Amino acid sequence: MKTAMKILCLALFVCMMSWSMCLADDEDSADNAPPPAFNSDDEATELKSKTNITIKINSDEELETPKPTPKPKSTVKNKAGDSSPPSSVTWDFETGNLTGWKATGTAFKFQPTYGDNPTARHRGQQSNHQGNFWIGTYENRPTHRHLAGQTQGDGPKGTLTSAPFKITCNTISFLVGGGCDLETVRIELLIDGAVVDRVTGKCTETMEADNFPVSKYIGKSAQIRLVDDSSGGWGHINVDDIKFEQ
Ligand SMILES: [Ca+2]
Repeated sequence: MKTAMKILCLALFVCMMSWSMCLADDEDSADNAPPPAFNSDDEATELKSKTNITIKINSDEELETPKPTPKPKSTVKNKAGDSSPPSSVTWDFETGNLTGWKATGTAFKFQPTYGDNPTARHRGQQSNHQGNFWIGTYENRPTHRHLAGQTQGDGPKGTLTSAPFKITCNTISFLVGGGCDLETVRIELLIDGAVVDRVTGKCTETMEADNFPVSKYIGKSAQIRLVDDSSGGWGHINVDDIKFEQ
């Protein structure tokens, strides 16, 4: 009888151990199970859609991240590259002074001028200048600290001539405005000291784009000269944003 009881207990113990091992195998199988396969195209589409939503959120976060403040551009620059006109000349006048230019007379005494001074005095003809500073020989507002709208009028005369530079581009572009008498107010191109081209304004303060084609002068020494030789009506010249373009 005792022997039969021992056999029965042993059999019961073996069964319990086997059952416990089966449970452990199931848990291990669950941990190591491969990713569930999609049961249908709908499930795959749903998961893909969720993925797209995640990407969109990340993208929005990136858009909201403030961009680093760009370094200010050099105020004395050579827009055509290292081989073009000297960077020691302020071709767009953003230095706020006449670096690299030589003035005669008094027309350029308060130049360059700051901001849209014609609009400040309600002229009804915006300057269309580039940046903050430009040449306007009617104006008298050298900096933002000076009273907006002040003028020196048409009386003063003078010239403003750039340092010599070597022509290495095909076009010298610029903005020009002010008077419209080519004989008295203009921007000039000099080659080897002689005037070869000149452009005036259209009797409006609003500057417009114009240019000197210079490909035939490549390799030669050039200068830009601004002329204000009038004290009469529209006796002033506006110029800005001189660029050297290939
Ligand atoms: Ca400018």
